[in-house]
Amino acid sequence: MASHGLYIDSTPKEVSSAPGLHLITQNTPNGQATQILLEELESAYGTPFTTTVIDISTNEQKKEWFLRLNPNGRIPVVVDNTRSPPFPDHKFGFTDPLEKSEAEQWIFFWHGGGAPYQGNLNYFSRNSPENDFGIARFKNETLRVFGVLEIRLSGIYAADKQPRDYVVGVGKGKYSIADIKTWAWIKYWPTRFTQDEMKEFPYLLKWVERIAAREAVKLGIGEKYAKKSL
Ligand SMILES: N[C@@H](CCC(=O)N[C@@H](CS)C(=O)NCC(=O)O)C(=O)O
Repeated sequence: MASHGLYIDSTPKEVSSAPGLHLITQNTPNGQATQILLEELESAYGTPFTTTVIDISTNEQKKEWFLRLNPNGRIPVVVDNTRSPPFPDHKFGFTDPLEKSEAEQWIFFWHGGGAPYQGNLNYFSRNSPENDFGIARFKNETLRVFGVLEIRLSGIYAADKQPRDYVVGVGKGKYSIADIKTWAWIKYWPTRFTQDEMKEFPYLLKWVERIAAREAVKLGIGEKYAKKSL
């Protein structure tokens, strides 16, 4: 398997000799989004995958074996030792060009406008709790972004004014990678926000519960991904 140069002697054997699709992760929101998608794919299509859970607090992700797989030095990473395309068209994406474009827009929106705010809210709350200015900024921006998703899900500015169940797709929408990526973060709202602060977002809260009820989602954030050391 080493012929493509991705692996070196220090690459964990469970990575280099994984039989096919293999996820290197830790149970964080970004890790969980990919954990959930792979659990969904396994449950929908029987696509098998194996997992290595690393501990990012030890900087495992900055070691050469990891950087060869992902120079970003951050989890998650997916490798496929069968070297087949890991993500063929699947039911959690879209084939219709307009829906596909919408999904990309909402994923970019979350990547650029949601994750950095909520991530920095976590960072400053944990590491600089006296920084009221920074915390207020990231908290308000996170709430603003929650409000954008509330607008989308409530349908108040939609042509048909109908609420939707999922972020992307015609009609009430279809559960997709846009929900998975976003949900993995937003579901942690109780760690940073009160019920009172969230009462502006009834549709978002219902969406959080709707997705939490899925079996593959429960698996994707479950015990299997508890912290282990290599
Ligand atoms: N672009 C990646 C970013 C992943 C990311 O930020 N991972 C964090 C954990 S949530 C990480 O590995 N941090 C360790 C580090 O920065 O060294 C994604 O959105 O999935």
